[in-house]
Amino acid sequence: MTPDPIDAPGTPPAAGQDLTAGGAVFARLARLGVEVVFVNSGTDFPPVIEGLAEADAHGAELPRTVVVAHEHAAVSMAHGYYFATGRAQAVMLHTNVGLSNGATGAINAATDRVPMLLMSGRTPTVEEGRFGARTVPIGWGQEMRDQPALVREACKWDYELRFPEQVPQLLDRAYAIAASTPRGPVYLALPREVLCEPCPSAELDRAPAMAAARVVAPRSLLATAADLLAGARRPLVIAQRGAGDQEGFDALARLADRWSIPVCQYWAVATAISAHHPMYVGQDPEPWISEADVVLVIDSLAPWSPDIHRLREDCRVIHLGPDPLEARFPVRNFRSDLSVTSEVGPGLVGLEQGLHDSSRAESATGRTEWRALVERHVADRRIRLDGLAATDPAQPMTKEWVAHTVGRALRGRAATVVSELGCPLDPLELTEHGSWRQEPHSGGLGWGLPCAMGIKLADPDRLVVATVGDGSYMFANPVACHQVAEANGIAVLVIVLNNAGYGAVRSSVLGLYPTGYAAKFDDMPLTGLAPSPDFAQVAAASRAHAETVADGRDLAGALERALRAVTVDRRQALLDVRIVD
Ligand SMILES: Cc1ncc(C[n+]2csc(CCOP(=O)(O)OP(=O)(O)O)c2C)c(N)n1
Ligand SMILES: [Mg+2]
Repeated sequence: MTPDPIDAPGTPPAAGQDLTAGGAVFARLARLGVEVVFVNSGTDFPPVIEGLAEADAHGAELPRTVVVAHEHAAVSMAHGYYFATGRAQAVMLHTNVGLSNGATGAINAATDRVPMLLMSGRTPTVEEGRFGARTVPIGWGQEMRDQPALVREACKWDYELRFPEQVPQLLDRAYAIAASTPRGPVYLALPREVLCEPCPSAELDRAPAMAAARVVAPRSLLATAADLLAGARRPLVIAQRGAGDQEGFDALARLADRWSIPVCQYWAVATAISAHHPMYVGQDPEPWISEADVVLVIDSLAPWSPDIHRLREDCRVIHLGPDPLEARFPVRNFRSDLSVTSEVGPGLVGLEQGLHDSSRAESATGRTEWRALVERHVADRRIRLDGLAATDPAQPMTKEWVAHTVGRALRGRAATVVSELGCPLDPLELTEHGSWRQEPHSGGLGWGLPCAMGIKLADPDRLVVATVGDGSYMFANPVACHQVAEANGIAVLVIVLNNAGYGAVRSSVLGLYPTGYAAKFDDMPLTGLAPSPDFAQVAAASRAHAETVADGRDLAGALERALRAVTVDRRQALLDVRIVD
């Protein structure tokens, strides 16, 4: 039975069609085009829950709400939903404690330039005498002097709602700022007393008042960049956050081939080029970076490691991206002779045009030799990858070998692989734009599984695979994730690459102290997660198709069954694959 919103106990009577501000927020989000709000509620939510029910009873158009029982997973699902749709997302959390659980997700979103409107309640300001005032001790315990500070460094804008009639204006502004170049999260605190007040509904229906600002570099600047590249003898492209969009991906493929420019995906978090492209040289910047005379860096936070890689003295560097100097980061001193602020996709399309128009493009010399070097390198890579295919499956499984086997199982399917310390990129041999997502360079683990779920929720017909380390899987709050997946029919395939520990931390110790005391341990301190839980049972608790694979000879069959579960039965599936470091 739907309660009469006007007579519901505790609800202040609304004037006319006014909506309780807690519900008005959702009505306005729908008007802004938000399809889903990822929510984890709390005792600050009565005006939100009541307001939603009231708005629904009034026939207001509302976004779908997805309840996610951990905030890191909620924010990471929004991250994935953005990947699939390209539209800014909305997340609503519980006061300071929910927000702090979501703060790692906000840091990840900022690093990946994911636009999202983060909201969380604010404990009531007043102790009595006003509707919505504090009623339980947490009203005092969750008080903060500066709650937005919890996520301010990750946000482009933050504010606290002061009056109910501000709801449409502030949401319009927050949403437009999040979606503006460079994109990123914004935060709005929602005090409980304000959410309890009525918001004039006429304002909620009007068209969004503010357009996002989208920056595309002017042709003249792209022409300068094109001239630099065209005049190079040994040009190089390094891309980390992908090629922007399908048009950018296609433009990069054409220009790299046409002008013989090798493309390196050093520590890539998204695919910029097909694994089978003749100029794709893999993830290692060497030997290209030490030979290059012009480097085009496409939207990369850390395009090489200054402690390892050295540019030539005369090398010129172009950075192209939404924020080519990455102003959020205090220390980031990569040389930039030409800084081109642009959304990446249209920037690459314009750059290709600039190359066509450049008077220097045809006169470039020395490229034949450069191209021949690339071709030899590509042929060597092919031999290494074919070597993986020839590896005896009875050997203990490695990440590379599992990735190669997964890649083969996915061939010919439109799939997105989300990897968080899971399958490495190159042995998967992915060829499409949007086929690869890796944890953001902020590395706030626990992102991979819910991000994959967000992609799948937005695009249910796409095959989405989360490959994650055992540590990363546990960081993801897997019980909460599997619950959300079952509740919302999110048929994602999870492949846990389980080495019973923190392999990346072990490698990091060995990198700094290769012959140190810690290196002598079989079981290095602070890096072990043995005994490993039975992850198949964790997933099976939410009725997933789940298997443990301890022998490489069983992997292909297990993959086939798991793929059938997600594509035909439309059930979530998990493979716990036991690997060595
Ligand atoms: C929230 C968070 N806590 C801790 C870390 C530090 N950290 C980086 S890699 C790593 C190990 C991850 O282990 P796993 O997912 O099993 O992958 P493996 O390295 O074993 O392949 C840890 C703990 C982090 N990046 N994020
Ligand atoms: Mg591990």
